[in-house]
Amino acid sequence: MHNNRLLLGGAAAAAALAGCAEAPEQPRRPMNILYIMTDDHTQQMMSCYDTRYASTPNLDRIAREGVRFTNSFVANSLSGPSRACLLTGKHSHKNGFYDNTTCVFDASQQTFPKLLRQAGYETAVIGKWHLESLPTGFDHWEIVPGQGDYYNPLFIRQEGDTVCVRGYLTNLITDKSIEWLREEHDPEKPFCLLVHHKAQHRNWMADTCNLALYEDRTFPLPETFFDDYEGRPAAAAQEMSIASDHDMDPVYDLKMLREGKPGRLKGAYEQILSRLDPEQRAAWDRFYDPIIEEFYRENPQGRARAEWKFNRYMRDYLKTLRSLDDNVGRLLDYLEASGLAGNTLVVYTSDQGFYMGEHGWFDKRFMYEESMRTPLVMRLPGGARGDIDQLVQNIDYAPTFLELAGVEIPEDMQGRSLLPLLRGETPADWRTALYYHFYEYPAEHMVKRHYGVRNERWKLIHFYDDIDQWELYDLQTDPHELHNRMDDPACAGVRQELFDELVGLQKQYQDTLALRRNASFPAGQQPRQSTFPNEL
Ligand code: SGN
Ligand code: CA
Repeated sequence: MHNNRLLLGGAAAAAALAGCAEAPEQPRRPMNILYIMTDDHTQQMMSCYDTRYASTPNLDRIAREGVRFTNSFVANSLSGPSRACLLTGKHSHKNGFYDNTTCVFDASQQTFPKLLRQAGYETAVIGKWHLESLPTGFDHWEIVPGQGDYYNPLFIRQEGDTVCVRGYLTNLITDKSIEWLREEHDPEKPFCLLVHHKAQHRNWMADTCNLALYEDRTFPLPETFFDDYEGRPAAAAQEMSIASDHDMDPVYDLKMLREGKPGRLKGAYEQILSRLDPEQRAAWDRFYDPIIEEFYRENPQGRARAEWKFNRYMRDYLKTLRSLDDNVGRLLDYLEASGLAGNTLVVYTSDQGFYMGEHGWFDKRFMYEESMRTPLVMRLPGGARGDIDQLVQNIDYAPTFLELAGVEIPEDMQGRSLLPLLRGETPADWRTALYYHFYEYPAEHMVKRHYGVRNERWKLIHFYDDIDQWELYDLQTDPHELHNRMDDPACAGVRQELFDELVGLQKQYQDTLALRRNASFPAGQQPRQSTFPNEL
């Protein structure tokens, strides 16, 4: 399906064939925007990117009928920060939301929903919000508090109350989205609907109807599962190891609850389970009891325990994903049935990528590939089809939606509109490198603060704060980022080039504090032609 050639679909193709001559100019209705974002869904688990594990026919359908971005990244691999980048089109140091633990989103700032609304769009957000302040710039919103709950979740409503709704969250968010489109949305106006799922977030609790799936499948450990982190002290210091019972709790994460058996997050799991009603709980226990029984009887250790944990993790993730894919299918079907599909841009992405055992990990945060990347597929009626290989980032979504709506993109937005790419153009001046900055430390999972630059082939990262460590990777010869080439004399030239690129991006995006931290870059290799750090 994915040849590298971009094809024009639908109306654009017809117009091109007809030579455009007689086609009378129709007053064009502004395009609707349906933006679907999941939490912690990763390219390795989406079959249009990777066929090893998952089958996601409905997500793939968006790519098949539209485009797949093969080089899609985030600016800061964490939920709240990623959402703030989406809304503002700016990096974290400009939108002020650096991490999940200390920040409150300044809801008075400029966001794309506000600008769309001013331009006559009807705007709505349903699902996970995770920005601490309440949504602004939406005609309609209904959000889950914090991370939300998979079962019988609470919803905070715009009316000011919080209600508990019986059911499974992925289904409920979809029900509410369809209901808004069908019942509440003003058909006279174009809409922009943000559907924000909690799935695939930890602790991967499947809907009871999907619990039995994939139990016959076993998954080999990824080749980097037993990574020794040599030359990468920040990677060695994380707490996101599947094998470690401290980091991945067999009780909370893998549901092995039993009286008298310890679990670091056992209390949290018991609390989550207490949300299930008797019927849900009976189905849950029916499924898990025999597995729990066997686990404590066999009590696997060492490599066998790591393999067992990895396999349970994979199965739980896939079961949860099944609901997600089904529900995205349901929403796409509604668009078709209601006649909206022909005039709606559909976007599917995640707030960041995730580790599925690579380096031995779950979670995200690092600037390494699995978590800096994020799935991104889009279907624009009449737009391009196939693969888009340019480097794109989540700060690009806001300007894309504004341009699509015919709204001027504010000067201070840092992302770039993807619309030309979606229309099959290849702008000669497209960016050649991406900037990244992660801040949440010290915190859960203990991933140190870092920033860096990634171009098509190389990546330079600086871990700072209570560490001062530079890392350089050749993604072409070392796609798993195992060999830090920072001190390799053969890489001195490219190291300098990357550093210059990094400084250039920090200046462009005005990340002043990061610029100051560059001072530890190896002596004699400060940026060429620069008065740094006095320029800013
Ligand atoms: C929770 C999870 C973490 C996860 C963060 C951030 N712990 O704190 O594992 O890294 O969210 O995730 S849990 O015990 O509450 O499950 S994010 O996607 O929201 O940024
Ligand atoms: Ca997330």
